[in-house]
Amino acid sequence: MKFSVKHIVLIGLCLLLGTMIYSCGSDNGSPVPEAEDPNPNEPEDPNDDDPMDPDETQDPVETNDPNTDYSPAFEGQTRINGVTTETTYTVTVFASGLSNPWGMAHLPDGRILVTERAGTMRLVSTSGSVGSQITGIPAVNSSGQGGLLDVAVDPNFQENRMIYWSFSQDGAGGTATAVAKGRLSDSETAIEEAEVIYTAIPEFESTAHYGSRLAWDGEGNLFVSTGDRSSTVTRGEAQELDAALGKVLRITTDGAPASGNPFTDENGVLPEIYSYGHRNVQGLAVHPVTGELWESELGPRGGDEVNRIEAGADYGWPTISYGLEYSGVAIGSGITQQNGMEQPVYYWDPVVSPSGMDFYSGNLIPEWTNNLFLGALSGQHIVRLVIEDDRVVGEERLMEGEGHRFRDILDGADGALYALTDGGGAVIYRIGL
Ligand SMILES: [Ca+2]
Repeated sequence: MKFSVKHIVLIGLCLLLGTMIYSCGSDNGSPVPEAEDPNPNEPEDPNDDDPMDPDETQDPVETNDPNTDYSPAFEGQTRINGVTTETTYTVTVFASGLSNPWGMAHLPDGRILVTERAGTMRLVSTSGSVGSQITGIPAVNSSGQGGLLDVAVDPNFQENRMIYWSFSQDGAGGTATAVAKGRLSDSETAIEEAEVIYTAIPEFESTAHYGSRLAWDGEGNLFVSTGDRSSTVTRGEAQELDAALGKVLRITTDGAPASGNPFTDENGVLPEIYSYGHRNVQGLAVHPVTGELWESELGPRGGDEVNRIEAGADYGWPTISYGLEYSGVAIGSGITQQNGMEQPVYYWDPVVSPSGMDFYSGNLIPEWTNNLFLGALSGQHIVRLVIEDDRVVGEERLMEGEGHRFRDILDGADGALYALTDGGGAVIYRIGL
């Protein structure tokens, strides 16, 4: 077959487009510093592509000095070796024009519901077109870090069309993290019969640290995360079992404490509490294989954490922390471990500011199966954590150096990963093939 000028122009255009679509693999643009080859004279094994192979161990992705001289409780709890995705994947702008979005959830047909902090919710089609504001959502307090925050779609949505969302709610004593529910109208333009089902007490005059992520527990109950409200006045409430601040909660779809919660029969204790001692939990995800809840929380100056959540356990804030006060002084007595308090599976110092996260369960990029992906706000990248036997064994940074703060991550219905950026003019990236 002869190539005409037309063919050559077409091929040229395709090549140009191909390079315009952000393309990334092990051999181009990797931000991960490569370890020096310990045996430079040995020929490379062409089949040796296992990222966990010790011969290919890479330096940790974090290269900045920590804020503290604290030591990890176990090897690999921080600054694990770097890994690099071998698959050549593509990143495309899937949807755009979002205003301060916060949370995403997908409907059974793959369309994505996305919240915007001012109090709006929109449906994004499977081709990425952003719908108009869905009406019927009660007012939210959107100052500071507040607003309409996370969204969850009922596991039985096809039958009941129910949607749940978290938000910061105004009250007589200040604001509180709250959860509401309503029915998505048949026309998909409104939420019908919206009602608040849960309010995390006490209210407090602060517009920060609402936590506020939602996740299904596999039994039809909702996990709800809260924060410590970012004040030394309320911080200690994270350890108090009569307050819903600094907690992971587990409630029914009517807002009642879920049965089987760890403190159901104790006096003076909120029976919706599932775990406690958290600072500001903006990431919740259930492991696709074990069914266990994993969590990420924002630390102070240093000490962002990933935790595996066990019912009734104390995750230590503010008694133990791998970070410092913003002023640079120690938190409390400056300890990182205490009997009866859980250690994070992984921590960062300096912080990356982990927000929404999800496990990858898609079939497009098999090497990512059951890896945990987190949106990093101040870190301005997507964290990929490879996990084996409940320990992190590798860390990678995706989309680093492009200046995006990532607010939420969604394991998409189509096998791709969706990443939501933060702020005005925000977009959803689709990461797939
Ligand atoms: Ca902790």
